[in-house]
Amino acid sequence: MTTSRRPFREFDDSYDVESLRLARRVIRGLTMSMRHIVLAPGSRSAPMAYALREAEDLGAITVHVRIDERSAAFTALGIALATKSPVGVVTTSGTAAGNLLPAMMEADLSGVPLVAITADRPEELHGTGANQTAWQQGMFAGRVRDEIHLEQGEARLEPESRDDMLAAETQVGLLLRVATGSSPGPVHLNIGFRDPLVPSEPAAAHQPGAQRWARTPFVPRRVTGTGSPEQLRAEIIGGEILGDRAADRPAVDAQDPAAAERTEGNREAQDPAQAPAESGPQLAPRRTVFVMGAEAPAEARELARRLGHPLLAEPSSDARWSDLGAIQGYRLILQAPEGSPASELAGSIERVVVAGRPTLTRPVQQLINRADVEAVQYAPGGEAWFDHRLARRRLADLPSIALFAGVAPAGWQDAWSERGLAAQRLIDAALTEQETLAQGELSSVRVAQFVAETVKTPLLLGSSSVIRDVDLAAVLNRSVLESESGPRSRVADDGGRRVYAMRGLAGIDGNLSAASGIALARNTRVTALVGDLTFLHDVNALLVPATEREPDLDIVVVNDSGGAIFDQLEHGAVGRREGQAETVERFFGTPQTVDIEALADAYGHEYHFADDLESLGEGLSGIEDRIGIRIIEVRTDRTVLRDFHARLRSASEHL
Ligand SMILES: Cc1ncc(C[n+]2csc(CCOP(=O)(O)OP(=O)(O)O)c2C)c(N)n1
Ligand SMILES: [Mg+2]
Repeated sequence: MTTSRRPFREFDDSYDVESLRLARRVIRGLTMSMRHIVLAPGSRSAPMAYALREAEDLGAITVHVRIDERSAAFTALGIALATKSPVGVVTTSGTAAGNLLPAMMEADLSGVPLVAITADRPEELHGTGANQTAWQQGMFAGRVRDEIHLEQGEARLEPESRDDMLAAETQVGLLLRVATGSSPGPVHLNIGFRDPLVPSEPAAAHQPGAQRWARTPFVPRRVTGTGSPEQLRAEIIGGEILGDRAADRPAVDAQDPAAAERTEGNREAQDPAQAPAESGPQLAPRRTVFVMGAEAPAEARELARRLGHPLLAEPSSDARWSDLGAIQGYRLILQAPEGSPASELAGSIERVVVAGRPTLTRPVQQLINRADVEAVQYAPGGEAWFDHRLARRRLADLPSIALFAGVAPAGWQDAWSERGLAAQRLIDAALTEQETLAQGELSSVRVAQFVAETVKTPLLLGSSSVIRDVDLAAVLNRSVLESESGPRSRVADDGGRRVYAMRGLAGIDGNLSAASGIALARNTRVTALVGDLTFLHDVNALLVPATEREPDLDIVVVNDSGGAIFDQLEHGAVGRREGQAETVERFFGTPQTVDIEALADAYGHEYHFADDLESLGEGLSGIEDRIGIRIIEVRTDRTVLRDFHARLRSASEHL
C-alpha cells in the first residue's frame, strides 16, 4: 500500500534562496527511493547539507557525515550492499568529487546503486580560473548507468512557475530508477549551485509547518512477471519442471564415468536445444558441479541441491554458509596432484554451471576453462560484470540450466562430500603441523578459519589473502568433521549468515568504510577481517565525527607487516632467485611497522591484541555489552605461507 505524495504546491519555500530550493527538490526526488545518504563537508555543496538536515528532521532520510570523501563513498557503498537500495554520497566540487571514483568503479562492477551527488560551480565559472573548479560533468563516464547535470538557473523563479524545480525532482527520480533498474549500478548527479548558498532567514510571520516532507514509502525492488527466477524456482521445486525424474535418476557409479554414458538412455536430451518440446524436458545423468561465486543467485543453489550436484562455493556466496551441498576443502580437490583419487574425481567432471562471479582462485578458473568440460554461466539478467561476447555461454533461466546440468548419477554428491571431508582434515592437520613448526605461532590461515567459523555477526572479508584463506579452510559446521557417520549426518546451519566482500574490483581500498556502512545500515555489529595493508589503506574509516553514530564494528587485522599474497603468486618464485629477494620485498611485500595500537588510541577506539586463538576469541566476545569500534590485532608471519601451501599440495597426493 502506498500513501499519496503531497502535491508540490504545498511546499512553501518561496521565500528562500534558489540554491536551497533546488537542493530541496533534488532531495525530494532522491527520497522517493533513498533512505540513507552520506555527506562529506564542503562549501559548494552547502545547500544540500542544509536541505538534508531539514529532510532528516522531517524523517525522510538518515544522514551520515564523513570527512574523507573516499571513506564516505565506500560507507555509502556498504549501506547499499546491506540494504540493496540506492544510497547517495554528497561532495563539494573539485578533487572532493574525484575521491568518489574508486567506490564508483566497485559499484559499477558489483552492480550497486551508489548515487554520486557532486556539487559544481555554475557553468560560466568554468575555464575562468575560479577556485576549486574542474569539469565534473561526465567525470564517471563509462562507469555509471546514467548521469545528469542540473544547473541552477540565474533568474529567480516565480513561485507560480516552478517548472524547472519540478523537472529537477522528476529527473532525479528517473535517475534513481535507472540506478535500481534491470541492470542496477551507480549513477552520477552533478549540480551547479549559484551563490548565495545558505538559507535565508524566513520572515517572522512565516509558518514553518508549511514545509512538510512528502515522500512515497519505500517499496523494495522485486522481480515479478512470468519467468522470474522466484517463479521458476517454485516451479522447479514443486516438480513442475523436473517432474519426478530427479527421484528416478538411474543408478550410476560416480567413479565410473563410462557407466554414466551407458545408462544415459535418452541421447537426444544431451543437447537441451534438441529436447523434444511436446514431451517436456528430459534430464540426462551428468557429472556436473555448480561453482558459486559472489552474489550467486539462491535459486541456483536450490536447483543444484535438487539435481544432486555438488556446490563449489566461494565464501561470498550464500551457498557456502547455508546449504548442505557445499563441499569443504574443494580447492584442494581441484588442485590435487595427478593420479590421486581427488584428481580423478575432479577429472571426471563433465559440466560446470557457474552462478555469480567466482574470482578467488586459479583452480576454479582452470576448471571452468578446461577443454574437456562444458561450462555455462547462469545469469538471469542485470549482471554488471558479465559480457557474453567475451565470456562463456550464458543461460538466463533455470529450466535451461536444469537441462544443461542434468541429474547427478547416484553417488556423485556423496563422492564429493567424502572427498571434501578428507580434504578438510588434511587442511586442519597441515595447520597444526605449521603451528608446531612455528613453535605455536598462529598461522594467518588459522586466524581466518577461526574468525569465519566463530563469529555470529555479518562478516566482511577483506580483499587479498583473508578471503582466500576463508575459502580454503573455513567449515560451515565443524561438528561434521568430528562426526563418525560422515556427510549424511550434517545439520543445516542457516542462521541467516551474511558474508560481504568487495568482489567488483577486489580493491584493498574502502574495505573498513564498507563494513561501517553495513553495520550502520543493518544496525548490528559487523566483523571485518582484513590484512594489515587493507586496514591501513582505509584507516580513515576510523575517523567518525564526534556528532555521528559510531558503527558497531569489530575489525580483526591480520598483521603480517605487508602484502602476503604476492609471495604466493609468481613473485614468490622471483623473490627466491639470487639477489631478487630485496626487490620483491620492497615493491610487492611493502613491509610496514605502523603501531596499530597507537592508531586505535589516536582515533579513540578500543584495542585488543591476540597472540593465540583463546585471546582472539576473547577479543571477539561480549558483543552484547559493547558499542562502537574495536580493533583486534593478530600478528602473523607471512614468510612461512609459501611453504605451508606447498606442503598442503603435496599432502593432497593421497587425497
Ligand atoms: C586499491 C588497491 N591497491 C592495490 C591493490 C593490489 N593489492 C592486492 S593485495 C595487496 C596487498 C594486501 O596486503 P594485506 O592487506 O596486508 O593482505 P595480505 O595479503 O598480507 O593478507 C595489494 C597491494 C589492490 N587490490 N587494491
Ligand atoms: Mg598483510
